[in-house]
Amino acid sequence: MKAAVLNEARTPLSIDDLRIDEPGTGEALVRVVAAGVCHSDLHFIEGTYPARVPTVLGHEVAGVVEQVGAGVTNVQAGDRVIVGFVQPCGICEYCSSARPNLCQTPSTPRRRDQPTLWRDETAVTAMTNVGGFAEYSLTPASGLVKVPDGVGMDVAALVGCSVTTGYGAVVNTAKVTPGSTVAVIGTGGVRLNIIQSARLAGARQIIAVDLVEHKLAVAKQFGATDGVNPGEGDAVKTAKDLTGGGVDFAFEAIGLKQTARQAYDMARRGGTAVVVGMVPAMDQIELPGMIWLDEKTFKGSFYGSARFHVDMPHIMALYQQGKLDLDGLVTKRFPLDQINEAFDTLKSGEVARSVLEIGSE
Ligand code: CXF
Ligand code: ZN
Repeated sequence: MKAAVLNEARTPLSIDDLRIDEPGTGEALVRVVAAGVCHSDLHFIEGTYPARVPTVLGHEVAGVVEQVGAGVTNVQAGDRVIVGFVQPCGICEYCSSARPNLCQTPSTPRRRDQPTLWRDETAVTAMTNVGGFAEYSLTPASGLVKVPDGVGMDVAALVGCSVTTGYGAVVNTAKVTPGSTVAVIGTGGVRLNIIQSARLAGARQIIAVDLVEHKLAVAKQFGATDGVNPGEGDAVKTAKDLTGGGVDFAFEAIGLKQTARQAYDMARRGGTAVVVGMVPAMDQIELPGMIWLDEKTFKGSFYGSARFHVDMPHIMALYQQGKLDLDGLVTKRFPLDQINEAFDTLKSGEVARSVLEIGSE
């Protein structure tokens, strides 16, 4: 099969011919139809997060089940599915307490480090057991969520990462309340999902923070009530002025320690700051010692604290009811061969989300 391979950080991906294993116990082989191009993939390409190379990136994926291994009962061949990038085991402490996003227990007998992809005799790893920048993904079936008729594969792919990450950060991690005030620092696809989910949750004021004017305009289409450009003055002060002392909920969706600190500073006394962005692995975030006096909450959010098999169907239903705009997130489409161009476009910051159209249904 054809796949895009990262051979070394800071080098272009190569389009190669790989062999992929048959599905083992608990696994499924999925024919990839659509894969989103996410900033997190870029972190591995640029080396701010380590990757075991050679590797196939791609973790925002939808496709059609081609074949299932022994013991798989939740999906069958022909099902249209989202390929989740966490595959919950279903029985560990986290899974048993409605926090499957934090599960780290393998859900199949295959060892985590056992390769499934091969380029001649060289083993190639698959990012998060998905490796979606390829014609097929061999993945533990517990991460698959069925896609209802009427939801397109490009939209379903985005539910696999950016939509669930943004929606979940608002609804599950922060628990944004009706009438509350929100600030969102970010530029990518996740921030628009934070914004539109905050609107859905009933926030009365949603402040988008971005250096690019036209992105502030797009943010307003998704529900932002105010736009703040940090290039034109102190964004923290402006957010505080706009809300009379700070927001109830501040979200960092870039992945920088400086903006994580800004989110903390934008939160009012008793408020909550949530770090959604991938702050580089070795960075430290500094917070004021007086956190106790202001009773602020500073927390991370991974994969929207999502309960995948509950939240993803809910999200797709909200989309079908017109309450979440997911079509408007897809701004560019590329074939797999043009994946390096898709990453250049991501770096240039001109799109909400590019989707690779890899196969047909
Ligand atoms: C990432 C987190 C690290 C692994 C891949 C996915 N989250 C969202 O893009
Ligand atoms: Zn992602």
